[in-house]
Amino acid sequence: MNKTFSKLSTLVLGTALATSFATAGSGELEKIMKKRGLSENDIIRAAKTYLPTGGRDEFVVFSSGGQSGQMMVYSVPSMKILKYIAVFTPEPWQGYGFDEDSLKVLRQGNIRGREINWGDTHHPALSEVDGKYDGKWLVINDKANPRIGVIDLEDFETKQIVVNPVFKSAHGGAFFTQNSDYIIEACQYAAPFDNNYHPIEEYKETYRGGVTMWKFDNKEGRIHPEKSFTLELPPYMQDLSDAGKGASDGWGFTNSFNTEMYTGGIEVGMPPFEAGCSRFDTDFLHVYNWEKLAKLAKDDKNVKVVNGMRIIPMSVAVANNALFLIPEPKSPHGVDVSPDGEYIVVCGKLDTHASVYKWSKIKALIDAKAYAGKDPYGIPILDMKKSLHGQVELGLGPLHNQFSNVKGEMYTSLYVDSQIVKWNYLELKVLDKENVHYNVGHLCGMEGKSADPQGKYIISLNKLAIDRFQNVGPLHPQNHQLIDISGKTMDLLYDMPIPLGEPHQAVAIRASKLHPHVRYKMGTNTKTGKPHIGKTLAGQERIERDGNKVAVYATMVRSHINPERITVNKGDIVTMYITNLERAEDETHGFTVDNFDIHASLEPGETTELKFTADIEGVFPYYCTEFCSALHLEMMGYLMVKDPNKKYTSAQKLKMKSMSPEELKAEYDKTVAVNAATDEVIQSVVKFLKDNGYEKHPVIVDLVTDALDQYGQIKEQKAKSDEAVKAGDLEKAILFENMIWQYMVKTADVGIRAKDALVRLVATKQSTSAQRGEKAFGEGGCSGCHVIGKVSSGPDLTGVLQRHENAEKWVNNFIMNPEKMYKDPYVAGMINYFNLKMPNQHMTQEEITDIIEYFKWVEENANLF
Ligand code: RUQ
Ligand code: CUA
Repeated sequence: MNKTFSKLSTLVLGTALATSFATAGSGELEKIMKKRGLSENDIIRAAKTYLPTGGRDEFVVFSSGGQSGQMMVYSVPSMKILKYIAVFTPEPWQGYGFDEDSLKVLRQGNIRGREINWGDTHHPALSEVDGKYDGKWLVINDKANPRIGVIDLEDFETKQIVVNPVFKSAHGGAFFTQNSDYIIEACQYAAPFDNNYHPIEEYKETYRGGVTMWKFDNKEGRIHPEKSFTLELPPYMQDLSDAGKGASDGWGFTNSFNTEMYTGGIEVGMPPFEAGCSRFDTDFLHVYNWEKLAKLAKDDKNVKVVNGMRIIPMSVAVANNALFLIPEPKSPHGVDVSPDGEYIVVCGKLDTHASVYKWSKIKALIDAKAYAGKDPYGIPILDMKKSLHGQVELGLGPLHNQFSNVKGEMYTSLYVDSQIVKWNYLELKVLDKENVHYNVGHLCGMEGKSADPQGKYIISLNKLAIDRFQNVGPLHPQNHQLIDISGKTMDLLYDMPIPLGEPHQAVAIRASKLHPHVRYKMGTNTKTGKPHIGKTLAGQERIERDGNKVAVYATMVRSHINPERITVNKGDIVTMYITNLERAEDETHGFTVDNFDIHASLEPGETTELKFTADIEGVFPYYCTEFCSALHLEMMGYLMVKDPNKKYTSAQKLKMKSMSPEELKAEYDKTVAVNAATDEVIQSVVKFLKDNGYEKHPVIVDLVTDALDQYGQIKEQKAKSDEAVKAGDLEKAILFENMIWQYMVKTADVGIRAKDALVRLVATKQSTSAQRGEKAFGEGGCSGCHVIGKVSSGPDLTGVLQRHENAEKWVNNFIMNPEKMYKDPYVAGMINYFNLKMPNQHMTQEEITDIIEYFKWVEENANLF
């Protein structure tokens, strides 16, 4: 029997379930549990994670997407995936890497002039103020091609990529310092800083590790490489890092796993790398004063510049008392600083212990210059025992740590044991263990690495999923498992397969701290945040030609692209600037020209540049790729590429019968009449909205604004239609009248949505019984013939409880046994009128009672229907 169950007394559980059965009305829950083989525990876990439609979760998680070079966004506790953020890899849906503006960001990641189109993302980090997340910026490292990507949390888009010009790989990043002044990025596999060949035999002399401190501007959200610097370190293979905070602010911590400086050589008969680099019992935790180093780096005499990067040599750092080493258990992985900055916890992959270092002890040793020795590069070593608060045996393969809101409580992943262990780093004792599936790497707490951890959940980011999911072939999904940590012991709630791997680390933030916007200022280049050079407003659409360069200034708005025909010569270089003129939320248009490998996603207000060479002759449709309205398929145009060296003979034109003037007039009149009728519907909706005070509800105001936006376009079209009538071109006038109808439909579409939403806001609250009644009314088939507020294939039921004496009883009996009442004069009359008999829908008595409650609610709100 598992833990949740034992936690709850049978009595409590019994009562809880009894109540839920009672409200479910008919033992529904019990039936489902039986049918699906669910235990009470399953139901409790489901209830803890289920998010009803339209609901919002408490936390948002940003997870690395590993080798996909992307990031994932999902929310907790429901574990719903919300977005993939393209960072180092092209992503066609978002147009990332397929339009010029995002391509510029992607190409900032070129290394030595060459395109890199993927990344191995490991560690995301959220910007901090006083060690707490401020919800503004997100950064992530690429281990394979040492780079950092910067994402703006106003729109969840990548804005900047910086390349580390001296490292050849980088794992121990990204980590913000407590006020986001710097981002730490540590090297992993040591290599020469320059770009030249150096024989491996000179590993100790010419190969180097290091830590780059990227200068970050938290207002602007950009890294400034020219104000950044790198601390040279021995080739010890630096691994993870963390920035000090609170007590240890101003300092950085980075561990390592090859202080042996072994370089392998299987092919020449040497033992493999893994054997040689884990020979010593201890490796080194690097402790450095980045605040002091940052000041030193400003002076040219303290740095040497390699590939444009300012590098502080180890000797300078040592001479200025800014760099120290402390032995740590062999081949460690994670290093994590406690919320108050006083404890630094190191976990050794090959050691069963976690080592808890105490900052005040380390600081005292540094201040007293009490060194236990020096490493071969002259870096002072502090005594391990004297720096330690203590060690705890956690289990096999401890890797990473997260903190909770309870003082002293922390959580560590055990890779080999496939467990999460909960323990107390102050009292140095283990509190609980939970099995995970399988081989957990990182774990993610809610703001669990900030100065203000929120507790509640831990997510286990497992490396293997093995038997957890439907087999989809040898490459399995990754498994993120949600664990409830609010109780005394942990409880595994949920498995989420992730088809994007391998996610290393994830960071979670309280959702209320995020404030993304839903539209851009009209004509924004979203990658710079500034007005786009190709910004085009309605009426400014044009095609400009300069030699073989063709610039198209285009707009997109439901449901047309302007222009709709573009003719160019083969070999022309075509640049398209497209602006999405929409203001309405979620009205994204996509754009592509068939066969040209370009694609843009244009969010409301966005302008994007697309560029291609029209190097093949032919006719190429272009279209909107996002199903944006009922007329989405019609949102298209033609690119026609002519070969200037070819002679084209024109095709013989078919003789088609055209409409007579009378027929045209009739069609015109009909179109105008349809528009007038549609307008009447719109006006009635407008009246309803006004009568019911829609302006008091911001959500509705937004919808109404969108609707009027569409309606406002009609005037111009009407003028054009009238002009065409005057000029005697009825054919054209009909087309403009059709356009008017399109705008009306779009207006009505949003208007009716607004009306429905308003009804729910202004109507009296439904009792639970009435709610169930409405559901039963829909599911029981009543709504097939009866529409509230309208006569349809059956009578309107608004007022049904007024129509009969003893009406509730009458309605009740009629639903229960309609056949018995077919002879009743009123019923007979209805049967005659509708030519339909009310069928027996075999409702239960409870359902009927609920439906009558629903009718009462309808009656109370009769004016709204
Ligand atoms: S890693 S599973 Cu952070 Cu790249 Cu440890
Ligand atoms: Cu715009 Cu489809």
